[in-house]
Formats: sequence, structure tokens, C-alpha cells
Amino acid sequence: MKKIFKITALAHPNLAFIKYWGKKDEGLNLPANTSISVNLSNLYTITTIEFSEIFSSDQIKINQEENQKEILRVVKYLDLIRKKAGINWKAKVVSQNNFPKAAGFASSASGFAALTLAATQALGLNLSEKELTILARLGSGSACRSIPDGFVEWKKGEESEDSYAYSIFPANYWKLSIFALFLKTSEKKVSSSEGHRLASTSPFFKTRIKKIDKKIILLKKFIKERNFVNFGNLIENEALEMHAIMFTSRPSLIYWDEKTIKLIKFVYELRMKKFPVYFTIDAGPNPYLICEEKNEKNLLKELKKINSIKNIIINYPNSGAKIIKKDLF
Ligand code: 2P0
Repeated sequence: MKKIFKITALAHPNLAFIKYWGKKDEGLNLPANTSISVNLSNLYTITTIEFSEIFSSDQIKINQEENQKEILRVVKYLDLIRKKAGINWKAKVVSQNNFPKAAGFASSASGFAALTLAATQALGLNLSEKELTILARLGSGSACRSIPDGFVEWKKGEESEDSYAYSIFPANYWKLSIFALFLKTSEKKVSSSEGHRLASTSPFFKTRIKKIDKKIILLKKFIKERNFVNFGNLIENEALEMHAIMFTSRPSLIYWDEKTIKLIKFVYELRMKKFPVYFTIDAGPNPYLICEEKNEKNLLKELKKINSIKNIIINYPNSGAKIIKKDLF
């Protein structure tokens, strides 16, 4: 039988409703808290990997670029997978996003999730979903949440083997429309990894961690009940809390710009007019607006009035990482 060493995988970035901000162990990407997210249908990374004994070095291309810092991170991660598989062949990797990377759109999550699935399959490692999430987490923390389907919980765990992600509700459980708004698409100056390091310097970080388990329980209840108003208020407050930690870190970290604030105020205005829409924001200036699918067209109409929005991609809850047939090389 012919052995296949070339595999292509597709993974979606995930949007956190309860954020991962701060690590307990930086080497292992053990988070300070449990987090909850959903996979985004219309944003994705496709990664093709081929291992061969004739390659003399790893060749890695991400979005048609050869960025040395990113390459080193990927090579280090491939070394980990090679060690697990007991194979030392070098690899060719081509990875392509359909959205701008490092602008707060979780490109490391979809990138490492796709790479984890493709590389382990190509080397014949038959890992369970739980094992895949643990491995993906070692590449980038949030990547573990892009492996399972739909709404996903990443349990913080005490050590590497019990810090993993799993689906808590399937993608079709709740028809949410999640608008990714592109205000600014240049790469951010401070990476998330650097940001995580600063989190514990905020005087409010300990309070956040103390209260977060209650928030997790509440969020799961609101999703289960499909209670949009309670859900929206909770996730919006959670995003502001994470950014408050960033603002009050030393040195402080401000990912927003004027356009972000304008959008926040716009959401408040819509709610004053009884339009049920809420926002969340990740480690970047670009907000996500969330409404129920029945209100999607009206929200789009409202957003057309704002000329600072360069592009809008509407997403729905989606399945996790998967193997696809279409290779990139
Ligand atoms: C999240 N973010 O929960 C939070 C919200 C950004 C804001 O996870 O160092 O890229 O690779 O483990 O996963 C971004 O952090 O950091 C992140 P590493 P990662 O989605």
C-alpha cells in the first residue's frame, strides 16, 4: 500500500466569548483560565504539508511570505510532532488564510489547528480529538479551540494532559450571525504572546481570575437557553474586561484605535433603538458584532452607513478542523 505523507487540512479561527488572556505556564501554553469560543464559518486557513526523506530542510511559506520569526515557531512545533512520530523527515508547508493575519483575527488559532491535523495525519499519528487539541495548544493556545466542532470549551487544566478543548454545543445549536468588521488590517505591533505576558501585571487580573469560573457557568447556561440578551451582555462585558486588563497592564497595551471606539458607540446607539446586537473584540482593533440570524439583514443595512468599515465578513457557528482533498502544491 502506498503511504501518504502529503495532507491538506482546513481550520477556522475561533471567536472567544470568554477570553484566554494570561498564561499559567508559557512553555506549555497553559492558560490562567478556562475559555469558551465558537468556530467562524467564513474565515479559514488551508495548510498543505508534505514530509519527505529527500528534503534537506523545512520549507515554510505562510501567505506567500517567508517571515523568519513565524518560520522558527513552525519548525519548533514540527520538531515536537516529528519527535512524537519518531520520524525526522523535513517538511514542505504552504499555508494560506482567506483573511489578514495578526490583526486580531486569530490567524494563529486556525493556522496551528490546520497544521496540527495535517502534520499528524501525514506522519500517520492517529490521535484522538482530545490529543489533537492538547498538541495544537502547544503550538498556539487558542488553536486547541479550532479543532472541535461548534461551540467549544477549553478547560484550563492543571497540567498539559488535562488542558484540552471539546465541543459543548454543535454548530447548528444556535443561529447566530457573527460579523467580522475589518477596520484596520495592518499587523499589530504587540503580538498576543507578548500580551499574555503582561496580563498578570494588571492590578485587576487576580479579581478577574477569581470570578471567571462563575462567568463560565453563566455563559454556558445562556447559550443552552439561547438567551440572546443575557448572552450578549455577558460577552460584551467580558471583552471590555479583557481590554481593561490590557489597558492597566504595565506597560499598558491598547489594541483599539478611534474607529474601534466609534463602532462601540454605534452598537450602543443601535441598542438604544431596541436593536439586539452586541460586540466583542480580540487582540486587535477590529470588532465582531453579533446578532441573531433573523436580524442579520437589518444589521448589515445599518453597517452600510459607516464608511470606516473596509470589509465585512458574516460568519455562522461552524465545524472544527478537517482534512480536505485540495492540496496547495
Ligand atoms: C482568545 N486571544 O481567547 C484571546 C482573546 C486574543 C484575545 O487567544 O501565545 O494567539 O499563541 O498561546 O492563542 C490570542 O492568543 O496566544 C488569544 P499564544 P494566542 O482568543
